Amino acid sequence: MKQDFENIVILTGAGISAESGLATFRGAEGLWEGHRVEDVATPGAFVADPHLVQRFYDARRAALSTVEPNAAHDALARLDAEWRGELLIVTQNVDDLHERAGAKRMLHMHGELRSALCLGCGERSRVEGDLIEFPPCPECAQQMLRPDIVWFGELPYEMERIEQALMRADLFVSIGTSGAVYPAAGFVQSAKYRGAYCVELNLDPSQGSIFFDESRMGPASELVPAFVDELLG
Ligand code: BV8
Repeated sequence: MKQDFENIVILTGAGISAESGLATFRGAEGLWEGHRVEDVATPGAFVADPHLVQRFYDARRAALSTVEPNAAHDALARLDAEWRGELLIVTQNVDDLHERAGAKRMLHMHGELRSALCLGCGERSRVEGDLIEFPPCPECAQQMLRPDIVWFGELPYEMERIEQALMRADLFVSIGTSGAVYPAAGFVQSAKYRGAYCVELNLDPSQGSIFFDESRMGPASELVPAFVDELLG
C-alpha cells in the first residue's frame, strides 16, 4: 500500500462491533435479533406497532452497558489521535463503541441508540433508560420521543459533511460492512471517482468489493490494528 496519504475517510458497519458481542444485521436467515428489518427499522413499523419498535431499541440500548470496545475500535481511536492529516470516521452503527474507545473525529450517519428524537419539537436529546414508557421530552415536555435512529426511507445525518470529506479523501477505508445499504454503500464509488485509494477490511467480500483497490479478509480485531500500524508507520 502506498504511504503518502493525507486525508482519510473510514466507513464502519456492524462487523466492527461483532467481536464486542453486538449482532450484525445480516446474521442467520436475515433475521436481526429475531425481527425482520422492515418490521422494526422503518417509520411505518413505528406507526404500526410503536411498542414493538420501542422495545427493540430499548433492548439494544440496554445491551450497550454489557459490551466493550474491541481492538478495532481502539486502533481507530489511536489513529484519530495520532493522524496529522484530515480524518473522519463515518459509522453506520448506532452503538457507542467508537466514542467509548476515544474516537473524536467521527459521526453517526444512522443515528445513535443513546439519542432520542422528539416528534413534537424535533429536538434530539440524550437517553439513558427506556423509551417504552414515552418519557417527556427534556426540551418541550411532550411525551413523543422516538429512537433517534435513521430508518429505511429516512435521510441519513450529515450527508453534506460526509460528501465534503469524500471529495478531499486520498484514502477511503471500509470496515465491517456488507455494502448492502445506500447511500453508505455508494461512498466507495464517490471516493474512487475522486482518485482515492480504497481499502476494504472485512470478514468476507462486501457487495462493493469490486470498487476497492485492496480487500483484506479477516476479523476486524486483527486487521484494523495491523492496518493502523501500517498507516502510522
Ligand atoms: C435513504 C439504522 C432517501 C437502523 C440502518 C436502491 C438503491 C439505493 C437506495 C435504495 C434502493 N432501495 C431502497 C433504497 C433505500 C435504502 C436502501 O439502501 N435499501 C437497501 C436494502 C437496498 N436506504 C435507505 O432507506 C437510507 N435512506 O435512502 O433515504 C431519502 C432521500 C431524501 C429524503 C428522504 C430519504 C437509510 C438507510 C438507513 C437504514 N438504517 N441502520 C438500526 O441500526 O436499527 S441500516 C443498517 O444496515 C446499518 O446501519 C448499515 O447501514 C446497513 C448494513 O449493515 P452493516 O453495518 O453492513 O451490517 P451487515 O450485517 O449488513 O454486514 C456486516 C458485515 O460485517 C458483513 O460484511 C460481515 O462479513 C462483516 N463482519 C462480520 N463480523 C466481522 C465482520 N467484519 C470484520 N470483522 C468481523 N468480526
